[in-house]
Amino acid sequence: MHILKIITVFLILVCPRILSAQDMQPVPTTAQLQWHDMEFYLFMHFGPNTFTDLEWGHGNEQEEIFNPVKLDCAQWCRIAKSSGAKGIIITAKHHDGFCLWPSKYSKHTVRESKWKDGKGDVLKELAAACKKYGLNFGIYISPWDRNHPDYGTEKYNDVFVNMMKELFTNYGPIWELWWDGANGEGPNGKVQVYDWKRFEKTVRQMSPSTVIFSDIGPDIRWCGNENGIAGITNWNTLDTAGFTRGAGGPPPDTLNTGNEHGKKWIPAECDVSIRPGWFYHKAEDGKVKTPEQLFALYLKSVGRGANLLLNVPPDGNGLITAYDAAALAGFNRLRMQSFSKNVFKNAGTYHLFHGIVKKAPVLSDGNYKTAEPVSEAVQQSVGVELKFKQNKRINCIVLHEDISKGQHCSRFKLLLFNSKDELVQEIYGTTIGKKRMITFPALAVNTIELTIMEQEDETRIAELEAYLVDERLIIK
Ligand code: FUL
Repeated sequence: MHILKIITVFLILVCPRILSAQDMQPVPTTAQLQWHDMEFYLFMHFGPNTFTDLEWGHGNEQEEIFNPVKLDCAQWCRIAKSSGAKGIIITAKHHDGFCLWPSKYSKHTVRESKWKDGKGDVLKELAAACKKYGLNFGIYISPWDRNHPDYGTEKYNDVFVNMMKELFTNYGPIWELWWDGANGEGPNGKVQVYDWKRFEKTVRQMSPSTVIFSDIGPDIRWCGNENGIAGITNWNTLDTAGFTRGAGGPPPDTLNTGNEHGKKWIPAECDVSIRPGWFYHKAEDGKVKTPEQLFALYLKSVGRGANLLLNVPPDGNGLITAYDAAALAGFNRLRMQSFSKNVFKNAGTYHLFHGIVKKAPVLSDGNYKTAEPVSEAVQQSVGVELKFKQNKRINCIVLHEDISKGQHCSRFKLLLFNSKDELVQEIYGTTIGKKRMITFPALAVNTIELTIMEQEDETRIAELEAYLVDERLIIK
């Protein structure tokens, strides 16, 4: 077994630390830690828009248009499984207000549609299929509702709470609940004042282990863009005081990078669609992202310590098209081929070291930066070194920080040497987090030396891996 797997390497600054500061460091809850392990899962936008070719339904669509005659949630799950995704989050209710389950609190649901003579229930079928295929089941329920007659009044808060109670009671366990930030006018031209405190309390009471996503959490935050890209610097911590969900949220840049020393553990989730739109549009069949494009997104999301939520919208038949299925299968193949062999597994020797290092230049843009250390020695530093006798060709290094006790590294350095002891590459980075994937043009290397240059408390490196991936896939 890989020596670094057996021994979690504790990299500890020698200088004394103030205990109280350490105590205040946010750490993930058990549910959040499990969420971090999910890494990649699917989003499914499905509803009247699938049939009207819209992205935002108006809320006055006739229910009868919803008729996915061949709906097969097992097909969705098989495709999700074979893509390596670990769960599915579905739009139980999007902004148009249509419910994919026969809610007692709405008259705009599957029950009023033609599908299965009004006896169908998409959530029931999907929850059962997810269970069968071992996938986590998550729900997107839009607070904005362009159909509900009570929207814009206090009564709507009751409706929303009651709907969530139905969801948790009838379709649980629900692993992640997704609250979108969009908040426009309802059918009466009124805008709703949401009772977020009550919504949150309801979820915590009904299902304490469910993680709640919104722009600002409380458990998972938006990554600040809908392109699936996390910050190169990505803190799992965020300051939310003074901010509200939706338009009142922190600036996108802040959501993208998180806040160093942020008060709450609220990691980033990167949502992006496999197609230009979120809902299915036939005209976009030729615009499905390629496996290579999906791989690049994986490096920029999971490879920066975030999770990837990839939207794959079922079509009007209620099936995932062959275009999307092929792209997902190709994406999975690329990940399998790339990461099946850790070239530095069982490295001949490794050791930890303490020493003085020079402060590295600030990482600007790009995935990594090669530069000469500047300025005077500033800090005690610690690190780990992996060494083989012979050179190995590599172009990707994967660092794992053990985040169970918080996220600590704010500056690291990788030195790559060959068997002649020549320095062949110097790479600087900032945060590590759950996973940090760094790619570079392939090099023959026998030694990888990781130095933690700046940190708060102690960085725990759980693993250091190296791979040779297809040269066309690396971010240069
Ligand atoms: C946005 C929504 O307005 C889009 O329709 C979509 O659901 C996306 C994931 O979130 O804010």
